[in-house]
Amino acid sequence: MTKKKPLVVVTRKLPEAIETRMMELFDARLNIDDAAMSKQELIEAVKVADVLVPTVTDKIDAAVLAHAGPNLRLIANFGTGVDHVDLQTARSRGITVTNTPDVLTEDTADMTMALILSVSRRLAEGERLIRKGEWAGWGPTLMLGHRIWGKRLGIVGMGRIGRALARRAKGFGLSVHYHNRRRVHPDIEEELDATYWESLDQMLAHVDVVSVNCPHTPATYHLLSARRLKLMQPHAILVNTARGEIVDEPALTRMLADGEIAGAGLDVFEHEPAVNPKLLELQNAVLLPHMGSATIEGRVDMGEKVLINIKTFVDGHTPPDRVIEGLL
Ligand code: 8YV
Repeated sequence: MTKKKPLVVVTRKLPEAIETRMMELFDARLNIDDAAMSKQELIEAVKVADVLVPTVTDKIDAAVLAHAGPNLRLIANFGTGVDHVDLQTARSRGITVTNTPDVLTEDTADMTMALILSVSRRLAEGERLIRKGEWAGWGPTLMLGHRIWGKRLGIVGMGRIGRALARRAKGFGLSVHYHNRRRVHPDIEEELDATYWESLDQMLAHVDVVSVNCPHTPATYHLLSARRLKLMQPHAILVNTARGEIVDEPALTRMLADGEIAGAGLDVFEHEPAVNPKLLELQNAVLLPHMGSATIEGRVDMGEKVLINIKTFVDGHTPPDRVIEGLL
């Protein structure tokens, strides 16, 4: 007798090659229309699924997990951040959670660098000027931004993405400073030429560019609070490609409007897809729709990781990307 294939519910449309393989390997229930699932739809999904494949747009909280059927043993997240999954409740119900680290590191670091350059050199503003038909020709004082070469970058969170950013930043002539819960190995510090700041407050006051690259956990919610943002120098800029919740968005918006911080590059927001309407009015903010890891190659790699995690798990082994809460 052939064994019944596990029912895998995928909440969003994934790259074609991944969906095809998903159907070959498992009894896959796909979301061809790609509409984000409502809470009720998520509840229906966890009731029947053996494996759930959510993304950042699905809030898998305690209320949803309360309806999980006895078959649900694995949540194989499509994405690295798992702050939309209630890990504690999942653990208490014996549900394993996996994610997709590593494969989006370089793309996200590229996007972070792109935002640092966009804000400093006013790329989005320049683009808007041309599109609005308001460019009257070159001028010596037109669209002056700030040089990044020789400036100081402060990285908040020296994990995989923080390090990949540090490597790039070095090439652009930025000196690298970082704050992390734990100081990284001296060999890595040496390779990256990175200066460790035990005090985040002191680092914020010292650097010209701040980049948020830590995960969103209960400990990092509003890590960049109004008080901490005020420590930044008025000419400094802030870039966030991690999670909106790490920064107090209303406070940041106020400070950008009042010129207390020179600029911001934001790929993520506190209440996605909602964006603070006041942010939309600011010229000194570059705003992107959470596209840090949005490359074709990256999405396929992420899907591959999801497949491997599920396959390994259903074959009775420990999946390679098991999320361990304490290590986030
Ligand atoms: C993903 C991300 O696109 O992986 C993450 O944590 O933030 C994004 O790059 C998204 O989360 C997919 O679920």
